Amino acid sequence: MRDAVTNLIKNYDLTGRYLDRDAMDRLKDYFSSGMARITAAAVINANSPEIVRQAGLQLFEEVPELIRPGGNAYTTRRYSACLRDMDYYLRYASYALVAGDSHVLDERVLQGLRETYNSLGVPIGPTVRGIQIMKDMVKQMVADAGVDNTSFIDAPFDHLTREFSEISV
Ligand SMILES: CCC1=C(C)/C(=C/C2=NC(=C\c3[nH]c(/C=C4\NC(=O)[C@H](C)[C@H]4CC)c(C)c3CCC(=O)O)/C(CCC(=O)O)=C2C)NC1=O
Repeated sequence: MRDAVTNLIKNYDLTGRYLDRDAMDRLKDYFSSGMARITAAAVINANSPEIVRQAGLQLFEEVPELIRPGGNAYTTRRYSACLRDMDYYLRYASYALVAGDSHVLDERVLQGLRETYNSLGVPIGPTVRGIQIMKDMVKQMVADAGVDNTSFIDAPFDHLTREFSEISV
């Protein structure tokens, strides 16, 4: 587990450097966006069941074959496994948002997932789509909560998407 600050310090320590101007700029960025990050985590915490449910509905509306016979989310067991996975992505994204670093996703979520998804035939494209739907919902909710610039919210969701797109090949 690491966050924006420990990660920065680790990199400077590796090369024995003092924190320079570039480091200061990055630290300023991180601390000045602190309240917005906390607001995002609070919004996710207060709405997670709704976000997961709505994003699932939208995903299954866009890709209905997932919940038809032969689809990977067909049967109640697999339907709930799918929503549970979406809930994992959302919860870990909220940790990464507070940390200002996506490392927690590599460590706790993505490790070994390629093998699991491949062996169970869980399709990557719709998984990525589900993550992007949640991202858009969270951004809208955080904007509604009064945060002007919500672009920082992209990072963990896009990190998951990017890693998924890589592991699909
Ligand atoms: C916190 C880290 C973590 C992650 C990420 C995780 C994912 C994860 N998802 C799984 C299954 C699954 N994942 C899905 C997901 C989907 N199917 C679809 O068609 C959709 C595209 C998608 C939902 C968006 C489904 C349906 C299964 C069950 C597949 C099966 O058992 O046949 C499994 C296999 C074991 C199980 O069923 O519990 C794991 C380990 N587990 C973890 O501990």
